[in-house]
Amino acid sequence: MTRALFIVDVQNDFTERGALGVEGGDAVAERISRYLQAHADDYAVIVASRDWHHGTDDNGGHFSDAPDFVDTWPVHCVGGTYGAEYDEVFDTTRVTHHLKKGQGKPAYSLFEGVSDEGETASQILDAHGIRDIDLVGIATDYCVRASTLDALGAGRNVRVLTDLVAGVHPVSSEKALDEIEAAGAVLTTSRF
Ligand code: VGL
Ligand code: ZN
Repeated sequence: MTRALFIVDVQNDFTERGALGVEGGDAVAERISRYLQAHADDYAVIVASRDWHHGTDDNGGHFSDAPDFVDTWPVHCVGGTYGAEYDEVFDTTRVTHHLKKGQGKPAYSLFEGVSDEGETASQILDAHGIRDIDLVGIATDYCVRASTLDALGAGRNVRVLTDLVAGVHPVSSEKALDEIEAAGAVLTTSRF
């Protein structure tokens, strides 16, 4: 068993009613919880990330009062607030590693995250000799895209489970899936 599951940013601010809520976020949180009930034992490690920004500055221009929803965003996922917590229906019992990213700067990739013990995703993968990653979460066109491209760039094999992701914009989400597939990711579903 040498496969990892990466669960990107399933947080209250990214699901419906959140500060940066994406359409379908609630459904994805619920489906990921059900997927874990059936499949957690298939994975050597289950790594979840959280966007975890400062509330006292604009996080390197990541927050804006006039966001363009491409490079700048409304205030979201301020560390220690409800919005930064995992979505309420995302059952994290089987998560083995928790990473935080984006403290004071934009960080779209889970590979930029660090656990409270100081461990990165690359270190976790290397420690367990893992080359194969399944990836799910939010947002398809931002953190899912960036995390997948980083994993491929680090020579890992990545499957993205497309029924367990949700994006900010439909058009850029479609484009992101095409891009990561062209870069070598396998697009599949949770029912493979
Ligand atoms: C994200 C926008 C801003 C993400 C994070 O998790 O995809 N998107 N910060
Ligand atoms: Zn952010």
